[in-house]
Amino acid sequence: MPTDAPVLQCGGHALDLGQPRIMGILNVTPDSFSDGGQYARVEDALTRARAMVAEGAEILDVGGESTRPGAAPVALEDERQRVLPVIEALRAELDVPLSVDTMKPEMMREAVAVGAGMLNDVNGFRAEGALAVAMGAARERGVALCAMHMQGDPQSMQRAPHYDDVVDEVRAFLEQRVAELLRGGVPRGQILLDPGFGFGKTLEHNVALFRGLPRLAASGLPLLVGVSRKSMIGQLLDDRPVADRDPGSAVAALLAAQAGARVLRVHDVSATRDALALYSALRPDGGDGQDNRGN
Ligand code: 7PJ
Repeated sequence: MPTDAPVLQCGGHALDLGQPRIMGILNVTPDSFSDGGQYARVEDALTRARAMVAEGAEILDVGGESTRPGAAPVALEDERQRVLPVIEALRAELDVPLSVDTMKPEMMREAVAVGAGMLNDVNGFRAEGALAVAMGAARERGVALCAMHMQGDPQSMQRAPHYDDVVDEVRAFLEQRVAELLRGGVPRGQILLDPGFGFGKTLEHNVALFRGLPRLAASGLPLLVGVSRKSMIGQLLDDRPVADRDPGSAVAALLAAQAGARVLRVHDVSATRDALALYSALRPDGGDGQDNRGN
């Protein structure tokens, strides 16, 4: 049981990471919502967001740029039109921190201006200008930054990923990103790190990395883990189709929490909440730092 339970500052919100928290995924890519125009799209997103918060999501991650392997890049203007109205509407109604899942510095800037409290970059703030925008937003507006590891880019990353030691290499990358952020004046309490499951990794790499989570967590910085509905879940369950991966995803989220992850990025919030609640109630130390065995 860690004694130094971190608190994550995200814009105006403070999230106590003493117990694992759920980040609900809100995709606003065209395939994920109705085609009834912008108003309908924002309404759909609000409905989904309200449901996730009611089910126990404590952060929402809004993404308008598909990063599925092989996905084509999305133009800034399209991403802007999908994401910004949704963040504004959520901001006005819901009292949870809002994260924006983007690799583009201009999107980061504009999302923060309309109320995003976290920048989540699968590219680890490596695009030209991204680090400067992210660090500025962190220093000036107190937003949190989540830096993820990816080998290659979304177009090509699954072609031939290679590592000598995936855990060591991912850890070295994340440590280098943290060092850079700290050097740029970002407070420690605003940084999350993510090993990036499925991003330039084979099944074997993903499994090795998952098994290495306790080693990564030992670095001391809070980990965010996203495996929800990913191909590794399907592959480990006899090629289970995406629509049937939620139970497996909840179990994997639980295992990640057990291995030290502080934030779980998921689609099925209620199943994950139940898994985490049972973990907290039934773990040997009672989840409160007390060893209750024998009581
Ligand atoms: C992740 C993400 C992830 C973080 C996506 C998908 C692909 N952001 N954005 N971590 N994955 N931080 O959800 O399947 O694993 S998009």
